[in-house]
Amino acid sequence: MKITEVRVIVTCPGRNYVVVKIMTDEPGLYGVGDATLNGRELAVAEALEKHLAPLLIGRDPERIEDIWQYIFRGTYWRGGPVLMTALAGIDLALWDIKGKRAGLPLYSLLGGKTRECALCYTHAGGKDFVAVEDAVRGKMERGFKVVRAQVAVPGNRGTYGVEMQDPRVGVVEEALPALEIWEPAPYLRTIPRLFAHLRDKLGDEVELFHDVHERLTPIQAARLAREVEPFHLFFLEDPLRPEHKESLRLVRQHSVTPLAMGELYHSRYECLPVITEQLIDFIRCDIAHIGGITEARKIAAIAEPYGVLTAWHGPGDIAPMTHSANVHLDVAIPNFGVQEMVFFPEVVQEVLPGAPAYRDGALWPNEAPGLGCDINEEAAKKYPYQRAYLPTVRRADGSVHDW
Ligand code: GCO
Ligand code: MG
Repeated sequence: MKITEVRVIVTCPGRNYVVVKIMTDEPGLYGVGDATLNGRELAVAEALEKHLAPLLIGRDPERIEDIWQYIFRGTYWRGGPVLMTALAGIDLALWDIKGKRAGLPLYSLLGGKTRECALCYTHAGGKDFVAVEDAVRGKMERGFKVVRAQVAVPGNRGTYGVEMQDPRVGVVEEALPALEIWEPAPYLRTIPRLFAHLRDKLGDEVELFHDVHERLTPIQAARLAREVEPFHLFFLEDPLRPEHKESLRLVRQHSVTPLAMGELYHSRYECLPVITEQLIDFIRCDIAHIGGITEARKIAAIAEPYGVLTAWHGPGDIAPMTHSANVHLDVAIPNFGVQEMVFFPEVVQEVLPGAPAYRDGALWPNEAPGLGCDINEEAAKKYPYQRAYLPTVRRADGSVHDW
């Protein structure tokens, strides 16, 4: 079997997605992968189209590991978000082909099910504590057992995940990043109070947690992790910048709040020290940004003996193929923790069908061969790329702050 063509399709059904479609010389056999990097979509599309696709033509798509090694190690330039996202798109499409050819869903190729479904979480945000409480209740009524809670911080302007959610629909070409003003002091005062309120009103059973989005210094993160201890968070997500790996030690020394890190890591080498030193409890890389299933399953295997569980990144800014890959891996590996999920709008389902199904607080793997996803290329053409950015963050004095 040979790869005959690699199509790179950029489409914006509400937000931008980059899809890799790998065609083979077996009639009707192709695979689809996701290579979406929020706000840098065209950089990945160009890397794929101009640089990587030509290297794939004529190769045997069955040889996934060899192709992965060839692209990562054999072409000199390696790593980083753009190239690892491009590689993930290729990798997912190749696994999809392998599954379709075998007539088996991906989880079966990965060793078979260790569980029936993947416990998942969703987001709840609000302008004040009562609004967050109502939002969490709404999610609980839909069956969710784990909920991420974010609240607007008095004195800070705009809060990502609350007031600055997805400003992408209807964006115009001239759109520039929205600006959020962020100060640590009110943030650090507010978050423990939010969880005190939620525990008081919602009880102990629902699992709650919070995403810091890498914004704290090590000592601030240690303070926050310690102050939320009485409220038993499921985990504190991404408390530190990805560069501050060794500083997780300091957070650990001060708190038993479980820690999750990794949506900005781009390789297993970044994951290694935080796993082998047991500085985190959950590794939450983004399969679409870390080189795909081939790399993610190795990370899971490294994490297993250290008691670190997975919590793969699963936001709306990666395509259904990655969400499907997440769940196939979740149900196959022994050290699965939790899965982030979104409900894709109908327009995304029309263009990119096959996202995993939600039922009873869990995601269920697609039983079709491969990833079980597809792209409707005709529908995709109706939604051309629109430039969009994530918001940026500055301190009150105007200086740039970590995202
Ligand atoms: C998450 C993430 C998102 C990111 C987004 C950036 O945990 O889902 O932190 O909220 O901000 O994926 O592209
Ligand atoms: Mg996050």
